[in-house]
Amino acid sequence: MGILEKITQPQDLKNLSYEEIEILAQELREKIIDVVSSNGGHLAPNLGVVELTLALHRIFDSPLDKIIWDVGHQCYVHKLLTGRQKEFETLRLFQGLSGFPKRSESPHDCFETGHSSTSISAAVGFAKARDLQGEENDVIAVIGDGAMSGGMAFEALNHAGHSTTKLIVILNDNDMAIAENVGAMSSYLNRLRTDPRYDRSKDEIESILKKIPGIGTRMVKMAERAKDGLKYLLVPGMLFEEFGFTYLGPINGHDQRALEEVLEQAKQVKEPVLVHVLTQKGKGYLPAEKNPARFHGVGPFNKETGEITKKPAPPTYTQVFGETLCQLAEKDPRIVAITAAMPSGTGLNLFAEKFPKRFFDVGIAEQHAVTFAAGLAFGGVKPVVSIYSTFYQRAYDQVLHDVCLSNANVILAIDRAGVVGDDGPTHHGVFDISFFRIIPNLTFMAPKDENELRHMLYTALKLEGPVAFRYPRSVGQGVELEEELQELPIGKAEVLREGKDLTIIGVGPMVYTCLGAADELQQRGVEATVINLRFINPLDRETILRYARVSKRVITVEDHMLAGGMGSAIIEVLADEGLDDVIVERIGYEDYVDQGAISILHHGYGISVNGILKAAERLKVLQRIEGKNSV
Ligand SMILES: Cc1ncc(C[n+]2csc(CCOP(=O)(O)OP(=O)(O)O)c2C)c(N)n1
Repeated sequence: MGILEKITQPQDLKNLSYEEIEILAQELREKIIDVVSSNGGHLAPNLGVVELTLALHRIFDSPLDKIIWDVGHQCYVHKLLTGRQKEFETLRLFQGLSGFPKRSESPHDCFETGHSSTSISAAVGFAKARDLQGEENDVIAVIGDGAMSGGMAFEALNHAGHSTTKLIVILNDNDMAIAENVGAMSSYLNRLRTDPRYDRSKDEIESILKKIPGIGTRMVKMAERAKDGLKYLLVPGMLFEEFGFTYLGPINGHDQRALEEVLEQAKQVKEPVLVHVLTQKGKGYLPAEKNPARFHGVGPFNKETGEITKKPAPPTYTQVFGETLCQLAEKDPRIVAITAAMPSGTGLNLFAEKFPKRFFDVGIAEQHAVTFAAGLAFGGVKPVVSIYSTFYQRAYDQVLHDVCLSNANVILAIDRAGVVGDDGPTHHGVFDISFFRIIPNLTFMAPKDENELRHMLYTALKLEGPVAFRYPRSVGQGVELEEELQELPIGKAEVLREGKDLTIIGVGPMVYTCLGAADELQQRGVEATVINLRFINPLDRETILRYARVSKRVITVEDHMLAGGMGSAIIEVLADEGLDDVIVERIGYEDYVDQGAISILHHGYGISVNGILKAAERLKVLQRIEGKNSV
């Protein structure tokens, strides 16, 4: 029996020797590599925090002390140490253990995350609640250097430093977001990590400065007048000190003793303290150490070789988007592209390679990305922003207020629209139709396949005013990609087949599911119309009404929430027209959607041929035809 199997709760770690902890760290890495190589998951971030997580659970007392994981993708070690070893094999699978902290799973998961840069805000909340109730527990936020680039992290530092409540922020600095970290904050941290001046004593620095003729002596005097003398100029972490935090570090995040010592020190500080920990992403698994970005979030792979299992498949929507944008950008030098820390996830890495000057990675800063695009547009260029549906939730006001109100020529590509699979409810893109379709001025489309996506991008670049289009995470339909791009008629749906008995309206690739169902229904004698909605805004009211008036029965299918979704939009059209003899069955989601393979989720929620057939049964379509025939 290994040491890991004997750990049923963090308390079991406290009496282990450093030798035993070293063996345990190895066992944890093996377990994580084993399960992630078969289930997929966030490998590199977790391998980097093995020692840090062990130290946290040895020095603090979770769940009394609150450990809050930013983004939460690095919580696997924490899960393994807090009584979830048996379930770990089910990580990210349907009805299995979540890949992110989940309150319903364990009292040790005190705050749910998935979206970045929230941990310090939550920690300030926990700390204030503790103070108000006269309690004494510790509150610890663990935030990566990538997540630190998000605006919310600064809002929280600003509040925490000012409020002087006892709080520990661990900055887990591995010099990477998913890709290389970007921005001035990242450069600053890099300086803290590498600048040899920081290792020098105050006297040494003073003597070096004094040697600079004229300037040196003046600088020393200035510095001495300032807060802490020379420290003010040259000691690491002064930025955080200025925010009201005591800065400890930088500390080697793979040195168990050093980590535990610094956490003991942090525990003694009665005010906000920031511990700067340097870790290596992918630590202990060579393929991940060599290519941490590829192993950040990874599908199944061969753990002996590190080879990623890939089946030949049609290109993904993301790839087609990235390639088409490059093709168009060759011809139009005004096109620029923006990502918020997801260059390869959004397919913009290709654009970055080809047009480095026209490519902007702004860090984990979706709000800034969108308003920055508005500025670019008014400045005369053509910005294309690509953000995942779930992360646009962050930038709603910026889309509504900064882009759409003043009709800025900004193109919003909404990647990962619909359910995304194993990452689960924090990452599913199932709200964007509801929150974007109501924004005036915004032309909002959804392609049924990757070929139509190309035409939509082309159309968007021709249009005046803001345009959005949503497409899913998956591979495309495998359709032919037409070389010649066309402008789609704005606000016009595409009628793919006609039938008098039923109208099925699909949005995005769901249209193919609708066509499959129409084939099945035809076998049973039901003639169905299938409409590819194409435009969520403006809606093709005329086409919708024309077919609904005839069939009187409508089914809407969307990979999205029902509330406020596409089906709701159709009902609004029918109600506005007073068509109260038309009955509508809507297919979509009613609640937060669990994790699981996309196909399992679609089938489970009736977003399938079978689901449409069942909806047709509920509408009694067959009985109606038989009734009509017998009359
Ligand atoms: C608001 C938001 N935008 C984008 C992401 C996607 N994302 C997940 S992890 C990550 C990088 C995080 O980097 P860092 O905080 O340094 O953690 P590391 O993985 O390096 O440990 C990004 C961009 C997210 N989770 N939330």
